[in-house]
Amino acid sequence: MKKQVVLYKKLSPLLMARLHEHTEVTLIDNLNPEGLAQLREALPRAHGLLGASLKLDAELLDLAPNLEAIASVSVGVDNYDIDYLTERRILLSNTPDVLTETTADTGFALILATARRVVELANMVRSGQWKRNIGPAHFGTDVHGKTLGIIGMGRIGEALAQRGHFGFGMPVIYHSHSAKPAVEQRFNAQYRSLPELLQQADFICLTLPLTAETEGLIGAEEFALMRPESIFINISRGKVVDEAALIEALRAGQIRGAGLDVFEREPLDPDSPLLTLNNVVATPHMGSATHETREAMATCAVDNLLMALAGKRPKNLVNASAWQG
Ligand code: 8YV
Repeated sequence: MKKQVVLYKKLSPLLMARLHEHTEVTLIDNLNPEGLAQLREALPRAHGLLGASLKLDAELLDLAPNLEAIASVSVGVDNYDIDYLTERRILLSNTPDVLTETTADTGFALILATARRVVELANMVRSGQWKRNIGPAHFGTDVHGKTLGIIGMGRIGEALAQRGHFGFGMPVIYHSHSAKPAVEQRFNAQYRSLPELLQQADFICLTLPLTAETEGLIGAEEFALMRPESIFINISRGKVVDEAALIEALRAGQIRGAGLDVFEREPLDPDSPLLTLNNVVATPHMGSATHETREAMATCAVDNLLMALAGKRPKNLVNASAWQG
């Protein structure tokens, strides 16, 4: 008897064929209210779930008494109640590594776009406002040689440090829950306390996960420590930042600008004050969003799910204490 899998994210034909070969598949191809109703209707028969960008809380998963495994198409796991899943021995897997380089590329895209005012000036050209050689009123600020500050030195933080050190000749400073000697050796990176990093970095980049400890980590006090010429970059999770404090810091000139790929609530409200500020580059949580990387992530998730449903330990198991193999 094939195991029942409920998908709440569309997959490529190749991956759908793999799942159909080994499991009975129910696809919820839209998470609108109708799709969420379909998901709730499908949960009682589900042995496996695969998808992303949906909070799977206890209230919802109590509807799935036969659930054995969840394969998240993401590296972040803040959409899951890990204690609840572990208590129920439900194996949660994610997709680290395959998205590291692409997400770090997004981080540098935001660094460059914000520092050199790319979006603002490209829009000026597009709207026919480019009438003469640009002058100081339209100048940006250099990236090369400036100090790159990274908060959260995991895989993505390391990849960002690599780009800064080797690609742009940037001194790298970092703050993390522990020192990273290998990173210090590879990129001549130096450890700083959070206040020191905020005071010294020209580019302040958030690359850490959203947890109970990191939620609201960067607020009014932290923005007040930053220098007026510094630029704030967030490619982690919106809720690591007090967004109201960020808006206030931008309006008050406490920082030069911000490059943001994530927000407290997503999609970002079209009426958000962030979208009225020319020194803000806002992108739609596109960190890992390339054809190649999203297919690699989905492939990794399908591998994880099929291993779990076959009674094998998934390669990227998040809650190791749930494993009884
Ligand atoms: C996307 C991400 O949210 O991997 C993560 O944690 O934030 C992004 O890659 C996710 O991949 C959606 O599919």
